Amino acid sequence: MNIFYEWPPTRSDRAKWALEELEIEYRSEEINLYKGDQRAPSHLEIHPLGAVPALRTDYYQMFESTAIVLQLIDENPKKNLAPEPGSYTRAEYYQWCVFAAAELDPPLLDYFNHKLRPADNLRPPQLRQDPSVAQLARQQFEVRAKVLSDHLGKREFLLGDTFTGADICVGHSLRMAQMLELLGDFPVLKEYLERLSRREAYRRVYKP
Ligand SMILES: N[C@@H](CCC(=O)N[C@@H](CS)C(=O)NCC(=O)O)C(=O)O
Repeated sequence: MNIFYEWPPTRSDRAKWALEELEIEYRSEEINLYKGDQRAPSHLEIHPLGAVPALRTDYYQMFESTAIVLQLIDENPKKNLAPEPGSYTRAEYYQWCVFAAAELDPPLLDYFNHKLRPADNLRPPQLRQDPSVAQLARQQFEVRAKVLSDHLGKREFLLGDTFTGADICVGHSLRMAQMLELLGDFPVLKEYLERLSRREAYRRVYKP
């Protein structure tokens, strides 16, 4: 049985979206980040950083939301959510998946932590909020959002007219950006997210 460790709405939703798109059976285990479940020794065995998401299958366990998306999609090639490994279009697929984790998530998290996170919910080592970090994070996000917007202005999905795991990876980041009210200047990205939100799997993961 697959066990999925999550705490919505966080980056666990990115991996959950892949589970739902692929119609994989799993049992959900909620790790209450407010109560400190993530620091329990039993959870640290699954995620050594004390975070979500993580996945335990009959054969392996892993963490990192983007890596879980990539792995599950590769295990289910008949679902056609990725170009074939080694193909030239796979390059662009990897590019956008990693772009989500490496370029979009960090400024979004900095913005949340330094502007919107409830002060009594700050985690060491960050013990105070700094408005200048929030402002810089917003600017960094907007530079990256413009790159995406220029790309998506001419396409339905990141790789063209076919939905792939890259849309899950980036779509999750944009969902976070929407929650942080950072998409106002990016109508192309709002429309793209609206397109993604029509998918049944998306609706099962992200509550309105
Ligand atoms: N790069 C990791 C980030 C995992 C992560 O930091 N998750 C956050 C929620 S978005 C978490 O569990 N934080 C633990 C905490 O708040 O104590 C991923 O994408 O899975």
